[in-house]
Parts: sequence; structure tokens; C-alpha cells
Amino acid sequence: MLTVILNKKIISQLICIFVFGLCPQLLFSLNRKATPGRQCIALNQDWYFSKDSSADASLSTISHLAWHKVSLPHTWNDKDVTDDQPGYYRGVGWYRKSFAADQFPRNEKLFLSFNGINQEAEVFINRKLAGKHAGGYTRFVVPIDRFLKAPGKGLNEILVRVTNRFNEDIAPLTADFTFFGGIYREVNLLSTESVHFTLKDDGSDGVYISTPVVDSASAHISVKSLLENNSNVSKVLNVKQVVLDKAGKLVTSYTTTLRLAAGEQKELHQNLKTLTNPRLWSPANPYLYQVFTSITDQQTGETLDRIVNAVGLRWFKFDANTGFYLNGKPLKLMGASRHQDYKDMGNAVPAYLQIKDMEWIKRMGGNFVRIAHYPQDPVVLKACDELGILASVEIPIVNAITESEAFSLNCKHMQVEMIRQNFNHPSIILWGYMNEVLLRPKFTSDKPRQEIYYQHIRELAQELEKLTRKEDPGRYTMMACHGDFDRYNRIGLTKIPQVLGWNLYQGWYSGSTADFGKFLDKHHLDLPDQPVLITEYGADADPRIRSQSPVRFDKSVEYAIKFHQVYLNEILKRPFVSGAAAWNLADFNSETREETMPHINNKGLLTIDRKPKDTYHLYQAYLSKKPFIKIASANWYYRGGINDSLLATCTQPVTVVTNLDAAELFYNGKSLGIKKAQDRAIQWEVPFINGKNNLKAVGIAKQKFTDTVSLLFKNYASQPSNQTGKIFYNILLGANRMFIDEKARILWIPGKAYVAGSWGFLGGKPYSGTNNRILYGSDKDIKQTDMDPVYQTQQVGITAYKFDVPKGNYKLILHFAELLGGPSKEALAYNLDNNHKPEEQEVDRVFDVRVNGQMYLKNFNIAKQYGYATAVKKVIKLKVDNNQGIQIEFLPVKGLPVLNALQLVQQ
Ligand code: GCB
Repeated sequence: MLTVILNKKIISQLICIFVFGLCPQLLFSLNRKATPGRQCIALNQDWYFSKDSSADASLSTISHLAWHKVSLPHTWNDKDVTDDQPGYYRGVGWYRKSFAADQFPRNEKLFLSFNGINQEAEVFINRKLAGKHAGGYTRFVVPIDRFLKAPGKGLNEILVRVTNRFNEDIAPLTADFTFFGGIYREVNLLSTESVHFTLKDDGSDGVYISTPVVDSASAHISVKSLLENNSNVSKVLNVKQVVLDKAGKLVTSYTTTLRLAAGEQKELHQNLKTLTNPRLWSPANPYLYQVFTSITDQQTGETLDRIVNAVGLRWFKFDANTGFYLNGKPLKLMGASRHQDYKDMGNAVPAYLQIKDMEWIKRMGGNFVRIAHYPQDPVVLKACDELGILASVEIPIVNAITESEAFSLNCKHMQVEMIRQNFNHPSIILWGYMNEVLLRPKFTSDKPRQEIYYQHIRELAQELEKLTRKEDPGRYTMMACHGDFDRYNRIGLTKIPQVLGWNLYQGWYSGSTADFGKFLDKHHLDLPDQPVLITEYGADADPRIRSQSPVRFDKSVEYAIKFHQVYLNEILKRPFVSGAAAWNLADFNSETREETMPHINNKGLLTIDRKPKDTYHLYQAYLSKKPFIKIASANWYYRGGINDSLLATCTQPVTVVTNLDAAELFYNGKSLGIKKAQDRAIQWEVPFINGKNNLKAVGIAKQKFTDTVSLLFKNYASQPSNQTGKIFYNILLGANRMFIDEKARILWIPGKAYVAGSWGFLGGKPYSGTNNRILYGSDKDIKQTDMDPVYQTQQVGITAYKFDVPKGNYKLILHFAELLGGPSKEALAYNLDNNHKPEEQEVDRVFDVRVNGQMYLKNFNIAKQYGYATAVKKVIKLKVDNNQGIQIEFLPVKGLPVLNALQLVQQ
């Protein structure tokens, strides 16, 4: 086992390597010499990890475990959350690491600082319990010196017992995101002098900077410092505040001298001299001052501790009629919510990727992020400060509460930790504490008991509200509610927070997009004094699914574009709406979800590995201040379609998004005309030919703004005998959508009914889905494939499929999955209108399949032979004679035959 031997030289190297983003308060030291008095050493390498699924995993069990080396951030769920097996490991994991502490002088204090462990942690030093923490999203600090071995007695061991088991006393209880277990944020070892800023203040750095009065002429900065003297002598100390501007020039400084008796702790308040003509912080100019707060021993002149904070000077307000104001001017808050996970990494995401997310928001023209549904890595808010993105942060009370004292205490503690740890970020304007807390009301069959439950929710909200205002009177409070207006209102939640957030999905989970504007107006009419923010709205867009006739819940990018256009228009035209956060910045893990991309919520404007979807570009067109033009579907590279009648072209729409009034589209050098933009988009009908197709969009403004793209198109002749090159079809049945298989570089197109000379199905109808939302197909996770959409639709009662192909050798692949029956699942809570209808009874389905007169599948019973919702592929090699074509017959034995998809490849 490797150990970290920390000598002073290595310490300073490690500080230089790791300090960025980990111990931001120490950046000062990088430019100068090592930070006086305090060291911060990243402890992210050379950990050993083991899972322990025994029911009472305790210290005594660990010697039997198999350990393997890991580095932090780490999660044990990165793989099991996306497999075909429902559920993921929610239990105990152990982390262990050795380190030497002899090099620290005896009088120094040592602490371990954990930025985030999900969700319960016990920290043992040399097998003695040194600290505990409940809650997966906030930092905690454990003092460790009294557990360390005496100098010269060898290495010390850190052992952390982590569990992400369900615990009814810790929020979140349920949610539409995955509760990845592990030490998934960074860990630091801190050493301080005996006199230092406190590390006992719920993970804060012991220094609070407020700007109680700011206007364009002057600004007041006041600083609260929490000091500790852990030595056994009384000390006279100078606590000094030094404010530097962005260029590093001294703006003002202020020193207080005070005495701290041995063992004493003190809170010091210092009001700095008024700054005149302050440079204000805003999204357009996120100007940051630096405040250095230090403690010096008056007698020796030695600096004992120093913390640096960035400070942005700004003032803001929410108004129920006219929206949000920053620095006295109206500003519509526009942006997205953000979850913290990433493709194949779970929540164990390196800092640079987290910072990039904020850059995506900025590049989109956004000025707001809702950090949902829990506090995130410290680097995220630091990036917001630096980029000029306003932010809300919230604790993870999601869907429901537990009516226990322990649950309430944990929630309140999380709220305090969140506020104290993030207090100094100028980007934060809102503290939130509940998300859709009435979504899963308990006691539905006992109304009187349910009223008591509601009363408990109300009381918890009131307590959190009071606590938040006390902790930070300078910001606003917020609660995010789902669209059940009357219930939140009746129960008395709508007037508790200072800003009410609504998560609205009209036109997605229910109703139509036209209902969205009506809801906003109802809010304004019924709650005229309550400022409002649209905390969520969105539609899934699986980047692999496209449609020329998009409908709700088909998961097509095209439907999402239409959805967002309506929402953006409605939000932007109402001044009383302070702003909105699209749900979500990026696709994210949601283990319990199935649908086209199982275990992933596809409402992101970016994919889960952060590739922009068309919807992201639409936001750029709506929000960018600079001229913007983009061929929206540029990232849909593998295209295709059936030719227009007997021609060699296939005409399909291409969408350009722009904030310019008009644009011209050139196709292979030829103009397709100038068109005016509507809802920041323009469509042209483009006659695609087989192979490469070049498009150029030119925005008409004083200057020319262009975007070009080259797309690959596969034309299918409407009559196979006219096909140039080899015949090659990938056809979905019962679907109106297309599916892009990026790995195979092919596009699956929707099927059509047979006409002579062409190809298509005979008989049957599309499978109509298992609930009211889905207009066609199933949302079941199809096992044994990651091309679920190929199997989620089908033609039920099909009698035949015909291809009038010329003679030759062919490979025919038939794709089946039994969509009915099998284990039934509970309706997902976040299907917000709860309109899940029970699935049709399971059917006894047996049929034969005959191809060109020859029996291929006799008494085929998909469910019995392969299981429910499981991908089945049948490959048939064929020799076709002149004028014979291909005829696939489906002959019922019991129930109705089905076909989900098929492929034909000429050999
Ligand atoms: C919501 C929830 C959010 C879900 C979202 C959805 O209202 O607040 O956690 O992810 O809906 O996509 O259903």
C-alpha cells in the first residue's frame, strides 16, 4: 500500500498542484509564499475502497473485505445505474488511506475537510470515531489531532464508512435523480495554528462578508470573523481586512486589535470604510474585489491565519409586478437548472467539467442557474462569481417529508450548512428549501391524517424560512412547487417564501403548451404580491430521435424545440415573471426512469456528455446579445429519407435558429430564398441528395453572419428497383419518429404501408402505449439493447411485410420485443399529472413467420422464449429471384402477431 509521506517540501508542491478550486481561500498564497499559519493539502490519491453489503457493516467486518485502489472523487454506482437491472447498490462502502503526520509541529491543529460524501459518513482515525456527518451535499470538517499517533509511532490511518442506504430521516427521500454513493467530492487535510478562524462553524471558513449597502455612488463592506484561541495562553491579536481591486491595488484596509483569552472563541464585526464609486458586479461585468482577512499575533508580528474571499458589489430586488432588478435595472433571470452528474462518472466529476457547465450557461446567453436540487461542488459557485451568473441554491427536500424530529433537524442543519458555506458568493441571490414537496402526498386514503401531514410540511417550511432569513437577511428565499396551484395555495405554502418558484410542464406531462401562459396569469391574479420565478420547464429530447411530425412524449428534438419556443415567448413577454430556469442544462442520471434512454432524463439542452442539442442553440438565439445564427440540426449528421416520388431527391425541412430578423439558406451553393424568422427560427425545405450535402445560412444584418454545415444523407428510392447502390433499409414499425444509431452510423426511418412496386407493411396498427402520455410505443426499458427506441414501437396485428426488390442475395433482420406483460412498475412520481393508466392485460401471443413461402419461425412466442421487454433479433439470409420480391407473412396462432422493426441489406 502506498502512503503519503508529507514533508514540508512536498506540502508546498501539493499546495501548488491542488489548491486551485479546492481551497479557494488560499489562492493568495500561490502568488506569494506559502500561506502563513494554514496549510491545505489535497488528499485525493491513493485511497483504498471496498463495498460491504453485510447488514451490520461495522469496523469489525472490514478485515474480511477485498480492497482496491481508487482516487477521489469516487462513486461506487457509476456502472450499476445504467444496466438493465432495476435498482443500484445502496449500502455501505469503506474508504481507507494512510498518511504521515509527524512533520506538522505539535502545536498545529489538523482537520479533514470533506467537500461531499453521499450520504452518511463516519470518519475513523486509527480506528477511533473522529466525526460523523449526515447529508450528501455539504462540506464537513473533522478535527483529528487528538486521534493521531505520537510522533515517531508510524503512519496514521483514515477510514471512512459511507452509506447511501435509504434513510427516512435524511432528505432527499425520493427524487428524479440518482443517489450515487461515495466520497464523490475532494478531501483536504488542513493544518492551522492554535489561533485561527474557526473550523467549527458548519463547514464555513469562519469569515462572513456582507455588503449591506451598495449603490452606484458608494458601498459598505462589513466582515464578521469567528476567531478561536486554542492555545493555553492569552493572545493580543490584530484582525486585519485588506480590500484589493481586480488589478491588485489596495482599496481600503481596516484593523482591529483584540485580546483572546486561552481557549476563548470570539465573533468580531468590522465595518470597513465606505468605498466610493464602487465597480459593480453584474453578468455583463462580473467585477470582483478580493478581501484578505488575517489574524496576526501583535507581539511576534507573525501571521497566524489568513482567508481570502472574492467580493462582488451589487444590489438586487424581486418585485411581484415588474420582476427582478439588479443594480437598479430590470434584468430577466434566464438560464437553466443544473444537476451535478456526468456520463459514466455519476456525481464523481472533476472540477474542470463542473466549471465548464457554467461556461455553457454563459455561452448560451444565460445569466441565471438554479443549482438543483442540492448544494453542489464549491467550484460551481466560484465559476458563477467569476462569469457573472446569478444563482439559487437549495437543500434536497424533494417530493415528500418524513414527519420526524430527526428529519426536520437534518433539513435545518443542511440549510445552515448551505448558507454558511456559500455565504460569500456574490452570485447567490436565492436560498431554496423545498422542491415539489406535495408531489407525493402521503395518506391519500386517510384525508384527516393527510391534513396533519400537510400541517407538518407547512411548519417545516415556516421554520426553514425563519432560519434562512435569520442566517442571511440579505438574500431572498424560494420554494419550488409543481403545477398543482390550488393545493399549494390551500395548504398555505405559496406565501411562505419570498419568491415562489413553479415547475411547469404543460404540454409535456399533461395538457398543451397553451396552458402554460394561462397558469402564469393565474399566479399573477391570485397571488398579486408574490414574486414568481419559473424554476423548471422542459421536454425530453433524446438526441437520437428526430421527427417530421413531432408529438408530445415522442422524445424527438423537434417537439422539444416547439415546446421551448412557446415557453420562452410566454416568459419573456410577462414582466412580472422574474425569470426562468430551463429543466435542465444537461441530461442527467435518473435510475428509476425508463423511456427511450433508460435511466437518463433527457430534458437537457446538452447531452449527458455535454454536446449541445438543437434546443441549446435555440436558447442562444433567444438569449444572445450578439448576432447569432446556427443551422440547428448540424449535429444530426447521419440523415436519410425516402425520395420524393420517382426523383433522386428527398425533401426535408432544415431549421436555422437566429436572433436576426431574416436569413438566406444556400444549398450546395444555390439560394433557397430569404425568409423571416419567427420565434427565433426559420425553416427551409431542402431537396437532399444521396451523399454529402452542404448548407450555408447567411443572416441578414448590417454585416453578414454565416453558419455552414455538411451533412451526410442516405436516400431511399421510393421503388427499390430504382435504388442507386446496394439496397439497405432500417425501418421502425408503429413509429412516426426516426432513430439515429451513431455507432453504426445509420438512421432508422418510420415504416409505411405497402404500395405495389415499393415496400411496406400490410395490416395491423401501431402499438398505442401504456399510459395517457405516450401517443405511440412503450416506455419500457428494453433489455439486451441500448437501442431501446428500435424495440419500443411495433405494428400489432401485422399480416405481412413486402419489399418489391430486384433479384439478388439479401440479409433480412427482424426485430421483436414483447411490450405487454411482465413485472409491472409503479407509476413514476414525476410523471406530474399522475395519469398513468394500468397496462393492458398480458396477452398470450403465438405466431408463425414465413418468408417467401418458407417457414422461419414456428409457434413463435416472444415472451416465453426470450422474456418480456427483451430485444430479439432474427437474421434470415435470402436468395431472391426475378420478380419474386420478398414477402414476410405473419400468421397468428394465438393473439395478434407483432413486428417492431426490420432491416434489409442487399449482399
Ligand atoms: C420535476 C422535478 C425534477 C424532475 C423533472 C422531470 O418537476 O422537480 O426533479 O427531473 O420534473 O423531468 O420530470
